[in-house]
Amino acid sequence: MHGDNKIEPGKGPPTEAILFGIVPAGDPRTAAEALHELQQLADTAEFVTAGCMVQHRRTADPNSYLGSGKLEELAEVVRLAHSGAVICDDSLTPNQAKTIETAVNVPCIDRSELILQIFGMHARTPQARLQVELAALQYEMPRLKRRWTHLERQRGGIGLRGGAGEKQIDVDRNLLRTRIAAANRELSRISQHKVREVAARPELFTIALVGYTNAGKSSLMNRLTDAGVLAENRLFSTLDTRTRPWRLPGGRTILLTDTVGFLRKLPHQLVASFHATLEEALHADLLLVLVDASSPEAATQLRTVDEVLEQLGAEELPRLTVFNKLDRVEDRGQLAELWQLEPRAVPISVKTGEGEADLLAAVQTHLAAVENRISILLPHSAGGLHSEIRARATVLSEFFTEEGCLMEVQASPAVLGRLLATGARRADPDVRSKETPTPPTDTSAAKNDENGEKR
Ligand SMILES: Nc1nc2c(ncn2[C@@H]2O[C@H](COP(=O)(O)OP(=O)(O)OP(=O)(O)O)[C@@H](O)[C@H]2O)c(=O)[nH]1
Ligand SMILES: [Mg+2]
Repeated sequence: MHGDNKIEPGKGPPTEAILFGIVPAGDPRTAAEALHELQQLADTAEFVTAGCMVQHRRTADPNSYLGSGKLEELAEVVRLAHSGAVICDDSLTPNQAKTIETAVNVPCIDRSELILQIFGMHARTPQARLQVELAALQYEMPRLKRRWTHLERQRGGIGLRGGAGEKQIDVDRNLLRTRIAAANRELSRISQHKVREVAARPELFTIALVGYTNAGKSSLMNRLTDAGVLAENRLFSTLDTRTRPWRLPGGRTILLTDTVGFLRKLPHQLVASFHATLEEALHADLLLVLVDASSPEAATQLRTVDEVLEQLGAEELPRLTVFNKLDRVEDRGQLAELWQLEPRAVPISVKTGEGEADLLAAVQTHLAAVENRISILLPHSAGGLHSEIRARATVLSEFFTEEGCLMEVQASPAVLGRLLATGARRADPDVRSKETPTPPTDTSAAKNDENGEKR
């Protein structure tokens, strides 16, 4: 191992790396195409890609990942290009990594380590930091080269290399177990706190933005709310969950939650430890699944999102799929193929605003399908509730009568129940015909249901 040859992101000039991986026999893509995502990851982790190499084979060699001839070729490329590292597209066993490092004589970083490194760089809140730390601790410890300085200090130098001695290894293992247990305890405390926070939230309809990393989730959140969330053309810009109000035309407020992006071959340690970050998403009333429709990998990314949601136990939550970056789609044929996978997807461009009205309409149609409608009378004495009703429910129509304001509203049973408990009364629908109507404020959702019952 090349522990002395440590690569610290953000320190010194960027390291030039050769990327490598295996692809199935007959895969027509060039090495650069097949490793495009790895290159984006490497770029986000502040490496410079000096070259890409793939071997066509069915499975990885159990000892050296690449076949021995290809490994020699990789070593030769590293030597000629004076590269400072090699980066593998898959997770490697400690043994495979060691064999490769011995052959190429520079540090070998695998996909999981690269992702952990990016998460380490982007983690901002105590929760995100703890989650990264936990994932790093759990991730095949002997192979981690201690890139997290805080870990380094606490671990006091774990030596599995020559000279460290058996006793030292035991001491270090115990230290690690203690750290893992402590991180787990702290995370579950934060997670319980979050669950309480979510439960205490006023019963506003909540939409979680989920999807592959770089799909445009934060950009959409910024467009619809005034969140000011960092959105950039790098992978995993967002690691923390953030919730902001989205005011619909007509005044109703629903909540939007922006979450960490998903990725193919995400280290399972991260999926597990980021469960808490995604906790809020799992409590959403609707998932907005964003797909970068301009990516040649869009269909694979859609599948990955399905798989991760399934792993998180969120496969039953209602979903609305959104094809984003329509302005960048060149291959209309690919878009048509995507539509075959998700015939009800709404196409939008967060950049140009195209499709935003359709997205709003799709959300409103969903609300209309899952919520209840009733007619209520808000007596003048409870007039203070008026603005609250407008914020929490969709007001389909309202009429001012001598007794108060007669409204037809659509909301969740919880919200309706609370309105009825705090001063609103169920109204006799006939009262309306005697009065002069004021025009409905939200015409797009105004579908009358005369008896005021659930549709
Ligand atoms: N051309 C184009 N670019 C877009 C569009 N929507 C988002 N982007 C860009 O795509 C990149 C990623 O956007 P983000 O909003 O950070 O994506 P994200 O899904 O939040 O990504 P992570 O937080 O990394 O998971 C940014 O550079 C955006 O400016 C769009 O409709 N068209
Ligand atoms: Mg984001």
